[in-house]
Amino acid sequence: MTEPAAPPTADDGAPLRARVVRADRGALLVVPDDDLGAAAHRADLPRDGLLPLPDGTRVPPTVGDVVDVERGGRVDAAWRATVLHPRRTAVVRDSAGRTSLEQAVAANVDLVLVVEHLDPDPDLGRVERLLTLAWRSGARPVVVLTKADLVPDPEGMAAEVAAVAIGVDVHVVSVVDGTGLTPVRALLAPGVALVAVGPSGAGKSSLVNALAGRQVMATGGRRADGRGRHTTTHRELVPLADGAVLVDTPGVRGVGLVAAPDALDATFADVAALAARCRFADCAHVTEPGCAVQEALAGGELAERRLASWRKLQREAEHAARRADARLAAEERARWRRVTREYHRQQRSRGSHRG
Ligand SMILES: Nc1nc2c(ncn2[C@@H]2O[C@H](COP(=O)(O)OP(=O)(O)OP(=O)(O)O)[C@@H](O)[C@H]2O)c(=O)[nH]1
Ligand SMILES: [Mg+2]
Ligand SMILES: [Zn+2]
Repeated sequence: MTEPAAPPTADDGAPLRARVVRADRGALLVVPDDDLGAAAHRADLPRDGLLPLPDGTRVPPTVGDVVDVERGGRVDAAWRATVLHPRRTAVVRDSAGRTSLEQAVAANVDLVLVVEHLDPDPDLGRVERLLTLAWRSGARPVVVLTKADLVPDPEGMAAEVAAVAIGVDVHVVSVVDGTGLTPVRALLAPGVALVAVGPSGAGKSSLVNALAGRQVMATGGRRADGRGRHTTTHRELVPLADGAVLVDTPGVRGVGLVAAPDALDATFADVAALAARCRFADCAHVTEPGCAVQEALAGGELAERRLASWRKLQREAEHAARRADARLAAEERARWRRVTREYHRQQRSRGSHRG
């Protein structure tokens, strides 16, 4: 038998495997990894807010991460997070932050719920963007269209969304009349972790509450313009009774994509398949002869909007890749400057020893 996993009252000094429920700048809220329903405890972070992975790289921990916490054998000492376990999956967005270009929104999730409202009309470009984010994470994307009770033809709208969500299940739900919740609940097998992403006001927290069967997250009102008002302000992991976990996230206006050629090909599998049939391997799909993309456009099999969306996200991902490369190159130059400086210093001190 293993020890009870709740932070023990007597502490033998051994580190405890814990799951991050909430990540703030200086500290984490964690629960024991083998008892996710236990009360959450605070665990302090090193001063730089980063934790080492086994390969030595230091990264900011995020919701869903598995970490080691310890308190050095003293029961009265504060818990400290010491080590980050490698991430199975990671939902990563572009962030022009100072310490890194990427921000991990959630780690170790199995499903990414792309939550979009049916009222106001769903934004197909946003769905495509979030699907790309989801594909890149390594987790399985699922689309959930909310507020079915507010529109006359939810299924017809869902069909339009399904047309741009290739290979992805699309669910239509309403937390008001309970439409469609059963199949979404069925995704939550024990041990499954799910994160909800989507614009503010889409109904992510309402959905999390409906799935949890209790009021765990506050939900927002609707403003006259139909837009949400950023009710959820931090990311939080909600353990369910059967061992599944849900991560609620604040709605964001635009999620920046990080470089993700494979993820783009997954989201735009139809365009990618066409592009592969163009006569020239480097076809830009504008005026080239034998361009399968332009042919599909002319024949009405490919929508202008879809192609424009693909180009936009591709440009964005390429831009992010260049920025990441520039950053890497700068780090490499700085490393070489240090190495060279050290080399010259050693040469000088050798020279002076020889006299
Ligand atoms: N009619 C109807 N309203 C809904 C439904 N789901 C959510 N809402 C309402 O939509 C508003 C926003 O819901 P939230 O769950 O707070 O949205 P959110 O995505 O969590 O928003 P942020 O936390 O700001 O990102 C609230 O007033 C909800 O009551 C639904 O299925 N039908
Ligand atoms: Mg919310
Ligand atoms: Zn082409």
